[in-house]
Amino acid sequence: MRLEGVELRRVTMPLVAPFRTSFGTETTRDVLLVRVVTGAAEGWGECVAMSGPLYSPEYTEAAADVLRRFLIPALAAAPRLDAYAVGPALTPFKGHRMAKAALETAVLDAELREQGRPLARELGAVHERVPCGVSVGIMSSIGELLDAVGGYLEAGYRRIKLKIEPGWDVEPVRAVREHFGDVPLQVDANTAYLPSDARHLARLDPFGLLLIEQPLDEEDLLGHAELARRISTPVCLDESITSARTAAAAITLGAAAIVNVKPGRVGGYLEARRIHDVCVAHGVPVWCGGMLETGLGRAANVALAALPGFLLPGDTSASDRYYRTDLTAPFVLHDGHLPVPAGPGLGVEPLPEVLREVSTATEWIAL
Ligand code: OSB
Ligand code: MG
Repeated sequence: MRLEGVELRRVTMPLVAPFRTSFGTETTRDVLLVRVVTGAAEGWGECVAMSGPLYSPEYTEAAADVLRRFLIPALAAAPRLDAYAVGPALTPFKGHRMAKAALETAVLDAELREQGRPLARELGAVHERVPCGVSVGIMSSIGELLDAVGGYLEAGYRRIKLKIEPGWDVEPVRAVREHFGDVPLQVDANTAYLPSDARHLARLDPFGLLLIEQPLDEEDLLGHAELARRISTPVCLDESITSARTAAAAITLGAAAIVNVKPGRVGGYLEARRIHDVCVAHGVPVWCGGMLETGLGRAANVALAALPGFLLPGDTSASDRYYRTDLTAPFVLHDGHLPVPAGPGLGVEPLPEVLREVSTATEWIAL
């Protein structure tokens, strides 16, 4: 494969409702799209970095900068080009996994489209559809929360995840349990707690949650291991897991009983599959996280979520949970599931009129 050039495209997508977490409130998604053009095909990658460095150190503007300044030139200089060569060509540059993931995904998409092979098949997927959960933001009242959760359960979602933070944890969980009974329920703290909050977090034990996601600082593996000994809710890591190596370390230390896999966070779908494999080998269930992706990123996440070790419903919600108009043909929930795209590569592409409408800037880097 030969790269003719790479397009960096910024799109602004209004969310159907503000999404509040312990690290901030998102009302629009400021997305960087990477499109690679080869002699025979083109491929897309969605960068999941957010507009500010609040979930991770990366942010959209920085991702665009590191791509144009370092990553794309390094890839252009690589002796051979295919998706498996992208990671090694970019390893001299520390971090910036979301930017690297977007570039690798675009190359992988182009390569698979050229060969007429679906991403799901390439990754080792074993299901044609995947059960879906939904991530519910922090609300201004319990009533508002119950309305939102009720709507999602009615839509068919197979699992509810509540965002929590100090001051919004035991009461919302209790309210959801009281109103909706024994529905599959989990919580995500996005690092909002301290090791000294262990006794408080143990108050969630009686509610039979599937898991608590990333209660402590992302670097605090030992703290998570200690917390796991003091609460009965299984501890799941998100922010802490940046590679197959950190996944292995977290599992060995007893810091993660369950792992949230987000391809952007770990540098791409190939590393995401390695994490899946490490977790399967250790008997640790994984599930596919989300970053409020458009249909492009969602297509790839749904393909990944169809691998055999993905034993819990993912944050792979339908298009209408995020956007009134998605960038691709919408993903629609059927019986609580999304279909795994079966076409070559990602199996979806941006709708040209929508893409034109939401784009705010494009930059062509000829190689
Ligand atoms: O921690 O899982 C998270 C969204 C943005 C950043 C971090 C997270 C999330 C979500 C939403 O929980 C998942 C989704 O529906 O895409
Ligand atoms: Mg999370």
